Amino acid sequence: MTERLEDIAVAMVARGKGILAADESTGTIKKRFDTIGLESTADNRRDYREMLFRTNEAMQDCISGVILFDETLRQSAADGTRLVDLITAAGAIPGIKVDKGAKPLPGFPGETVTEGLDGLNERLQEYHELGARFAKWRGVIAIGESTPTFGAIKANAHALARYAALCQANKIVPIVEPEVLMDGEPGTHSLERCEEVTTLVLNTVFDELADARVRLEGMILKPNMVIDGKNARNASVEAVAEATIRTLKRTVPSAVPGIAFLSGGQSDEEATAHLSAMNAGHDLPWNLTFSYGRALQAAAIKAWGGKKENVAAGQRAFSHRAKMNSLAACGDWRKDLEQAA
Ligand code: 5MM
Repeated sequence: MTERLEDIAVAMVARGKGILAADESTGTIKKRFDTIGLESTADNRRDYREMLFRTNEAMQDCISGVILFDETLRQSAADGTRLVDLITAAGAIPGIKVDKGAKPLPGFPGETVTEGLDGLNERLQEYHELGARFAKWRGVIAIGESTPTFGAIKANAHALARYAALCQANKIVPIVEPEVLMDGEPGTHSLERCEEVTTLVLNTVFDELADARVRLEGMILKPNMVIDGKNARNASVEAVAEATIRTLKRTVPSAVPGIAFLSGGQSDEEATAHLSAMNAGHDLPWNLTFSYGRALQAAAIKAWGGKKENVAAGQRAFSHRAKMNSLAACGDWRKDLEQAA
């Protein structure tokens, strides 16, 4: 595997491929397993992720990289093969979530800053030895009546830039994820308000990345789409696609090789339709693809249900979503393909 940051970044956004975000922390995967009545044990988490990573069709044709949680990077499949080796055998790149989560930001009621910079240099060295070639850090920005404040945006952008510089110093491509929440509370904001906040956030992030001397050619941006809040959703697919493209063109330098969206609580089909609309008929300076967690996995978890006899059904569900998003990354998805499946 190449060690050049630029080559890794380009491979992460190769045409028709995207990233599987399987980096749910212990608390989040428990919530996902609760929906199928499955206890969140280390073995169950391993079995679930092994099922995904052994889905050859999806992994080989549609997935460029997988974001893992610390535990998964160290785990082996039931037959003793390291999960990381399953991923690389499929031709995908293993990555690692390195942030320690969003914590209350003192002096800024209701706002958070993502922590995890202490000891990060050493952790990155170990992660590289364990096989990770990219990393992910997520800053969280919620839209409320009097939030976000510039102070909180700046604190998150600064942490993202420090993280990105540390990754590059350790030959690891940083995924820079500043998420403006769609599904925060109260979730009633308009598309226009999301565009205004996302513009400020991305401008601030790229200012901080420049100050930290982060090499743009060796990073991937993972933003939210510009979309109205979960309790006010009525913008059309075209409106979301247009506002997102407009915002990205205004804020993201063309030296960045690729942009891989988070799904943020959109339905599986919405996330796919939006990505496809952005890729169809737009002349863009960067590759636009997916780095979905929920929108790639929800159907697979449900079909699997935690039962051995359902592994093939879970893999079929994962393959289908991966294929739909792969088509969307080329602007070629159509609704009737969902029904046909
Ligand atoms: C896979 O979900 C991740 C959850 O992380 P935490 O458990 O630490 O909250 C999340 O960071 C994910 O990688 C992205 O936000 C994209 O996920 P969605 O579901 O929004 O596509």
